[in-house]
Amino acid sequence: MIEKQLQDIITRRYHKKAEECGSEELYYSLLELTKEITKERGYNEGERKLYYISAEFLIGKLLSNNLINLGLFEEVREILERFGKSIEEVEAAEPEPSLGNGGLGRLAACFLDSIATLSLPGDGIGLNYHYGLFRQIFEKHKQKELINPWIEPESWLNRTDIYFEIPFKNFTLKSRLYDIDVTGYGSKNNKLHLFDVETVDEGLVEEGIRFDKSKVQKNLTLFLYPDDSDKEGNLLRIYQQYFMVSSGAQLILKECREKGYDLHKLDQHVVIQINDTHPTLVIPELIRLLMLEGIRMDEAIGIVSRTCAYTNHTILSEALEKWPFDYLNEVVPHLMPIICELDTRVKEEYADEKVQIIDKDRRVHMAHIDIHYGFSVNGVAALHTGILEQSELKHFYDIYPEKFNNKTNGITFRRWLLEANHPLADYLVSLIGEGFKKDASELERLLEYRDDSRVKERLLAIKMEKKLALKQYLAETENIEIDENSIFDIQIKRLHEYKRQQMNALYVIHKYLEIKKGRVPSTPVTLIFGAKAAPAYVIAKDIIHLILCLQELIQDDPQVRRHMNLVMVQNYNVTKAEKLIPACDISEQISLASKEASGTSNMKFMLNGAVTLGTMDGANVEIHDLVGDDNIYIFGAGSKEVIEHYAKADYVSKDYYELDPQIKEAVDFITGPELMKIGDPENLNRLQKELIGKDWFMTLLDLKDYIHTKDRMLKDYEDRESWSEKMLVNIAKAGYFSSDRTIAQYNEDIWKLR
Ligand code: B1H
Repeated sequence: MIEKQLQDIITRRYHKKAEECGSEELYYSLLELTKEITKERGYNEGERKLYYISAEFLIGKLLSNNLINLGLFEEVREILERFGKSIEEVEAAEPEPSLGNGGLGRLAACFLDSIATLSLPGDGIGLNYHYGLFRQIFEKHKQKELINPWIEPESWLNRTDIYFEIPFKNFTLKSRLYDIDVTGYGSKNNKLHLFDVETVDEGLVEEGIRFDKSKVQKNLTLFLYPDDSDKEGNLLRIYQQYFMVSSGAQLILKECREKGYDLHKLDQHVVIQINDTHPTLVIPELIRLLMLEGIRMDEAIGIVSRTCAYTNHTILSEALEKWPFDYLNEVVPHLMPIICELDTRVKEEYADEKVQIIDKDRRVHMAHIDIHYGFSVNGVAALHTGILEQSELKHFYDIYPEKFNNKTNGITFRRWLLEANHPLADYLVSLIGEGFKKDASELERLLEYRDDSRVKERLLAIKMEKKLALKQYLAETENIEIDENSIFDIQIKRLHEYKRQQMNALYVIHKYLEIKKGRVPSTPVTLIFGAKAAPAYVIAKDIIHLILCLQELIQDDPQVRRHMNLVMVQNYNVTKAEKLIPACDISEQISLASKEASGTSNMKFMLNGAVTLGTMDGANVEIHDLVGDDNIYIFGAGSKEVIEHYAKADYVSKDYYELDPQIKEAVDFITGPELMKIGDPENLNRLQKELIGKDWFMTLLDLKDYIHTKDRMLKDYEDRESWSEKMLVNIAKAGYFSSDRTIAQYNEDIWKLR
């Protein structure tokens, strides 16, 4: 059936037989076929609908994902094989959408998958960035940013005839809606709505990713997170945010009108989840739109407050948006009377300065709008929510304890197990049946095989298969050679000081020096990094520079390379994550305790049988609770201790540097002759100075314990039997981190759909 449909499409498009087609032709034909079949399934509906508004949706490639969800993957794989092609080859022709940056965006994508899978009516709302986040290449051991075009004439995007007028101070923009169908696993579909300016001009971009930030009509949907280190950049972010939420709010009201809903009862039919503060302006905008419909302000504020819910993803204060009043006034003056009214109401009720919307420096605190004028505030892991309640947002928690709740993040197993790791998924089916695909908690049944050495050997063999696959992939795509018999130790995430890639680099230096002294590890280790740094984040780029210099130093030193290798993959993205994660032995989750709200790669690694090396931070804490001390390696200061250091301002990195010769040696190596020969002294000096003089995220505090714990882990790896038991327990306990569980909880406590 499918085969005939596919051949018909190929004949119409290319007048050829399938066997004669190249990967690209097969990809476009499958794209068309998949879109058709998806349409036939129809869409989830209900009296009440969720809209998930987010600046990012890091959806990844969609062909395999959609085929899996439609239940067609195996069949298509076999058909392609008969045509002499593998599904991997065909998938290589698909560009990865560049609509996100990191965990926050990937979480939104996992959520869309689970919302559809649970048959809940819920759509995503975001922007159709043409160049999205930049594409990263390495030049002279430095990150260079290039545009990342991904939109082709034919793609998963469906252009609609729906558009809205978006009013700004000096002009109006026309916003056109594009939709991507979101398939659920064996369910009906939802949609991801992406808005675009009609007047966007890709030609605006000059060298690299530079462009004229003032030409808003042409640049608004070019890039995700434009550099906000100057005023124009800040204004552009506000333009983007308002464009996104006004388009979204107008779409929501349009759908309500079409269904004949009474807008006075909007909150019965609609719930809006605000993903971090980027979509916060939806609150005043919806109030404004309801008032245009003739609803009094007082009532409109009440309706909107019962409709909106807010998710907080970070306690880093620099990421909590505070827009200068005058900036907002320059972009959206028509919202200011409403924002002022929201502020006045708070000021009348509460004297505490910490909960005001507009502070004494006339900055507008976006999160404060969300908390006062939304009905739910959630953190993304138990520890994170606890910190919000007890310290970061304590003043709000005291006022609204009933609004606060935790929703520990999750990941979709369709992508991170069924798609990324076929051999493991198939083996699990053979052991415990298909049930875990719909109910992830069934993975626990794997524990019955805890003492079965044949099962554990098979898990090791599958790991080796995926390590070989990664080896081949890196050789083909990046010309990188790695040894499958070494331990794969992987840290992949946005580059940020709090995530402490620099601590991992210091470990590499330490190990390098040990090997030079003849103390070699008994099993060789390969350290793999993948990370993009925000273009204006100087120290983050210095850390990349250090890692790339270390890579060259080791590459060119056969004596060291035999025992330790280091590779940093270029342009880390979802596609690469899908190759790296199944091949991993050691999952690096080493953020400074209290700083990583949750983390989600920790969950993906665990599900694929990697063992975590981590601090008691974010969801690591819950992983530890689930697998127990024997199946995770925890090190470093706990969040209480860290928070106390900040409160007392008593952490002095220089003391650690001066009092410990081993730490001093490693830190000084950054500016020693070996690396200075390879790298740029400016970057290396700055980074070394930063570590000694500031080290805001307390790298040196945890370095010793990190080194010891990692060395212990490398030793333990050699007992293959006991290591494979750790792998088994991690896989078995990963069920809790299915985003199906997370979404069921959002629905139960917040959304209340059906
Ligand atoms: C997370 C961000 C983020 N939290 C602002 N906050 C950004 C905020 O460029 N910006 O403006 C970019 C990113 N991202 C992540 O969310 C957390 O760090 C992770 O710990 C968490 O797992 C993830 C999903 O909740």
